[in-house]
Amino acid sequence: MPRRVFLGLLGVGAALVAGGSSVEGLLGSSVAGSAVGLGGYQVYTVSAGFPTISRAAYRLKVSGDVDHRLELSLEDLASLGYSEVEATFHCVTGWEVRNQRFGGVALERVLSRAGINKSGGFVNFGSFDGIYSESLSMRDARSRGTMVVTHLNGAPLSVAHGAPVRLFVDGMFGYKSIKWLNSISVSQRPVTGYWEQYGYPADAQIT
Ligand SMILES: Nc1nc2c(c(=O)[nH]1)N[C@H]1C(S)=C(S)[C@@H](COP(=O)(O)O)O[C@H]1N2
Ligand SMILES: [Mo]
Repeated sequence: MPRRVFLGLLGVGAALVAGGSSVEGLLGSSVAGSAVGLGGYQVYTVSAGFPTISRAAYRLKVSGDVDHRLELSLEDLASLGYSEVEATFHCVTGWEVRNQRFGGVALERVLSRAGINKSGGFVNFGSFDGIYSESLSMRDARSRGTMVVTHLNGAPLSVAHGAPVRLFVDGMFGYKSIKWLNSISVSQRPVTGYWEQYGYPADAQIT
């Protein structure tokens, strides 16, 4: 799609979000939210447009209370092993997309490469959009369905969905699945996630 058309659609999406339910009203009213339909997804960004980085320059930093700090290129990530989780993607505003295959490396493998084998504390996440953040308990971070995602349904992630790397947290609402992921930090304290600042629960478990 030509870039100009795409940006035009983003404007329409933001208007649609703003006109929705009360939770969607929250999404739409808080600064620069935007959305556009894409294969059943609403695509969100809280920054101006979608951030991009070349595949060659990309690094995922792993730091904080770890034995080994890491700076992983996309090749390094792939060398940790590729697996897929098949799941439904649920946004707390009510939409969902079924039968999605999230491919990449289990976060647990990245953490164990950094020397983390404990069960306490928190794992905090940052995005190269410069704004979004998220956090998981160590237990949720190490659960089988928590993935450092490079592929969606067998294809490399698109920029809109967070290229080159996003998180996917199976069993939790989509706001935990931070896009354009570039930092992971292990800590005794959770950071307050972007949407948690506006009242979303830190525990995003879908019940
Ligand atoms: N960096 C970043 N990650 C994000 C968001 C965002 O605005 N920025 N929105 C979150 C929300 S609320 C949802 S539902 C999903 C939407 O994923 P999608 O944009 O790929 O559809 O991304 C999550 N991760
Ligand atoms: Mo969401």
